[in-house]
This record gives sequence, structure tokens and C-alpha cells, in this order.
Amino acid sequence: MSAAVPELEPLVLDGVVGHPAEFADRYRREGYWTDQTFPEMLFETIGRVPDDTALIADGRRISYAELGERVLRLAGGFRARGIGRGDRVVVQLPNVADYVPLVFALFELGAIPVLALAAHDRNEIAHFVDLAEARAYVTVESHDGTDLAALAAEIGASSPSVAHTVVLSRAGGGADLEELLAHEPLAHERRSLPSDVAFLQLSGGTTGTSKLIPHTHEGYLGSMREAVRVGGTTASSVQLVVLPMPHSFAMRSPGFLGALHVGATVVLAPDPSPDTAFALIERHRVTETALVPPLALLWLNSSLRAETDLSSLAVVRVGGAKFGVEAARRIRTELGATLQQSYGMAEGLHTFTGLDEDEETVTTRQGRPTSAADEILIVDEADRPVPPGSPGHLLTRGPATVRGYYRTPEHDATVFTEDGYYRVGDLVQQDERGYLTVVGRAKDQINRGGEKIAPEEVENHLLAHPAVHDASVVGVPDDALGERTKAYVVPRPAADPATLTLAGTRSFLRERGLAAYKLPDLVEVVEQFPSTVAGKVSKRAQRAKKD
Ligand code: J2J
Repeated sequence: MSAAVPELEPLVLDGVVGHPAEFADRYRREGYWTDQTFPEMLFETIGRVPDDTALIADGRRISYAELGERVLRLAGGFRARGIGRGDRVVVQLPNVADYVPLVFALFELGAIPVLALAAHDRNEIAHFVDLAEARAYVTVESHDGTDLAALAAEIGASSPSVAHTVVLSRAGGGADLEELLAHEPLAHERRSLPSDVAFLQLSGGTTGTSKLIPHTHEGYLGSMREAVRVGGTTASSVQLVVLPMPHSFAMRSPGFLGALHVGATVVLAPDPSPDTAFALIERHRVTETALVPPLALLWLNSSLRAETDLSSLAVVRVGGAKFGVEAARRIRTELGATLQQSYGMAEGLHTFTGLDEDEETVTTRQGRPTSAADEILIVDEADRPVPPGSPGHLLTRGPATVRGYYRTPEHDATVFTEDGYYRVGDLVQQDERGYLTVVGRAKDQINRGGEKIAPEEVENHLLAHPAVHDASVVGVPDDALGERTKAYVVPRPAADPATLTLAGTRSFLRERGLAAYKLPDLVEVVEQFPSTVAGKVSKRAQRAKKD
């Protein structure tokens, strides 16, 4: 008889605010949270459909059994490097085949991946490494011209916490990965509890530095299962992932986690262009995908549509930013697919329109919450409920939504109410059936075609420019992206404003290690900023000003 596995104690991670016991009990009792961890979810599927295709990426086809084998080998490799339960590991990868096995290897160990975007640069990565006191950093040689191998070397040498770096070659693979794979595979067993923090997800953010969101196994898998239910993903689905995999829309709405949960096939697109995506859809008979509105428009307007067989595409989910009604109608008429709008936030709540809904609802609403336990309040400036159907600020709490960010108690005090509601920062209205329409945004955040930018972060960097006296960054309307980024700068008295060109400003920010998607699209040098009656910078006036 084998020795009994000792009972695990809950993981203690400082700087994490959990759900109060009465709420956690309710979510478990009502079945939203179950007794399952991420690796247990995956290995359950592997046990059910070992020979089915789990992943198609980089020209490779990986079965569920092979995926499991790879996860356990990589877990053996990480363990040999001393990575274990509770250790934070910054993972910064594009959509490559080894994304899923690497992240699940860390889950298997109970280690906590910090899921960065491939588009991030030195500034963001250094911040995540410091904040999370990461023990390891996993990345690729380079991405979109950013030399990440050099960054890994720099971080490996300078960070007091980072003991290991793993650098994949540009399209995945490479010597570091082979080294990890060379170890004895671990046996799959419970090394973390469903109530443990499983990973740290990025928040779009509104303030100077990005926040990390601590999601537990039970909370995140719960929200994924609800999305699978309303999204209709089944074992015969073939899901194309075009959005960055660390994004919560791509991950759990229902995302690749939902697909792995039901035993579907996940196809990874190395880039979201119609060229690449349409060929994959035709070749692998893709049935579902998730897009941000500018991508949906790009696909709709592509001449390649006529030349490719997209008839397998049954469901197209669109979210991340407001999708216009006219474009929304075209998903059915021109792509021949059912549109499922989704509104959500990495902090937790996600909403969907139903698959068999009437045209009016599907094209004008952003969906309704997935579970009856998701609590929604729509309030005025003083937190008083607005009359039903009127627009107001969205507050929410529930089984999917966290109660605080990682290690930011002061910030939490401003964005969570005393009752634990998250102040989303969006203006919404709700119809009598519970459907939400997003009508505006109250938070200081730019939504550049689904990519979220905290103006304050960019402003802080601009203020370090020797010729800048003051800076204000806003989102201005843009036909293709919804919004693009405009920086207003007031030069220093003796400065030569000629240094403050768009190109000059962008290269200055780039040299400071800021991700490319956060760079301003427009720069305007002004003598002073417009002000509100209260004497603050009027960002509203700056947003409305014509070029
Ligand atoms: C208008 N604004 C939207 C929509 C998000 C599913 C879907 C999206 C996200 C996401 C997500 C919008 N219409 N349909 O995590 O699981 C804006 C809002 C929101 C912010 C959150 C998911 N869908 N938004 O986009 O954390 O302003 O999550 O508060 O990236 O995007 O952004 P993010």
C-alpha cells in the first residue's frame, strides 16, 4: 500500500484579499466553485479523450495525451530548478505551441504564473518581476523587434529574486526548452488546492503601474465553466485563438481553457490577420473564435473572404471594446456565423448574448451575466441605485470577481466598496431582461481597439522627458480602433519644442522600455491645458478637441 498523501494546507500568499467565508461557502454550495484545480481539469480531459487533438500550432498537431506528457516533463524540469508551490514565474510568450504546456507545468507544481503580454517591454516586465518577486522569467528571444533575450539576461543578472530564465526561440522550442524537457516527468498529483491562487492576471489598469489580479483555481474555472455553458463549446468544437493568450477573453470566455475543459481542439494563430486566420479556419474547419472589434472589421472588410471557405465558422465572439451595431449585423450576413457579444473584465465578471437570441438583442446588447450569483448594481456618483433602465456606474461582485488586486491595498480601497463590490469604471444600462449595454466609461483608461492603456503610466514617462513641463494623455475617437492615444504636452520654457515631435516622443518612450501599443498615436504641443471649473485638467475637452 502506498503512503497516504499528506493533506495540503491552503497556500498563504501575502497581499491577496479572498472572498469572505459566507460568500465562498455559498459559491461552493451552489456549484459555481468546485473541488478542482487547473491541472486536475486538464488531466480529467486527457483521461477522457487522450487521442483527440488538443492543440494545433506552429505546424504541429498535439494530442491530449501528448499534451499531458509534455506538461509533466516540463513540470519535472521546473522542479529540478527548484520551482515549487507558491513561486511566482513571469511568463511572457506569444501564441506558440508550448504556451499551454509551459503554463500547465507551472500549475501542476502549484507555482503561480504571472501572465504578461508578448507585447510588453522592459518597463512592464521589470515591474511584474519586482512586484511579484518572481523566481523565474520565461520568454521568447524576440517579439515584434523587441530583444527579449537581452531583457532576460538583464533581469537574470539584476533581479534579486529571479534565479532562472527560460528563453524560447522566436517561434517556440530552443535549447532552454529542451533542457527542461530532458527531466524525468513528474507524476500528476494534487500539489495545490482549488482555493489557492492559481495565477496572476494583468489588469487593464487606470493608474501609473499595471495591477495584477490574483485568480484562484476555483474562481477562474468556475467562470470558465459558465462561459462554456452559454458559449456552447463542445468536444467537437475547433477554436481559433487569435487574441493574445494571456487576455482573459482568450483564456476563459470560454477561451482556450473552456476548449481544453470540454476536449475541443485549440488552433493557435501566430497573428490575427485575415491572411493567416482565414487559411487556418479553412484548413482546420474552425468552428469558433473571439475577436476585438477592429479585428472583426478587418475580417469583414477583407477581400480574402470571397476566396476562402469559412463555412465551418459557427460562432464569432466579439468583445473587449464596444462593437458598433452596423458591424455587428454583418457577422451573420457576411461571415455566416452567429455573433456572440461579450463584455467582461480581467477582474472577473463576463457577460454574453445568447446563441439563439433575436437579432436586435445580439447586435445592440453586450450580454448578461453568466450566473445568478453575479451581483450587479448600477449607481450614480453617490453610489445610489439609478432607476431601472437608466445609465449609471457598474458595480459588481460574485463568484468570478476578485475582492482585491495583488499587493495594492491603497488602490483596492478606491476601487472596491466596503461591501466588496468592484467599481468597474464603465457606464452601463440594463434592460428588464438583465442585458447590459455599455454606454460609456468613467475610468481614466484608453481602450485602443481592445488594448487597455492607463494614461497616467504614459504621462509619468513623458514627464521624464527633458523638454516636457507637463503631459496629459487621452483617448480620441478613431474609426478603426474606437480610440487612439493622443498626448498633449506643455514644453519647458527653455526647451526646443521641435524635440517633441511624434517620432521623437515615441522613440523616447520606447527607450524607456514602454510597450509599443502604449505609445501615443498623436502628439500636440500646447501652451497650457484646458481646465475644469475645479481647476483640474479637463480631459473631456482634450478628448473633444479636433486635430
Ligand atoms: C464595451 N466595452 C468593453 C464590450 C470590454 C471577455 C470580454 C472582454 C474582456 C475584456 C474580458 C467590452 N463593450 N463588449 O476580460 O473575459 C471594456 C470595458 C471593461 C474593460 C475590461 C472578458 N468588453 N470592454 O475586455 O480587462 O471598459 O477585459 O471594463 O481587457 O474593457 O478590459 P479587460
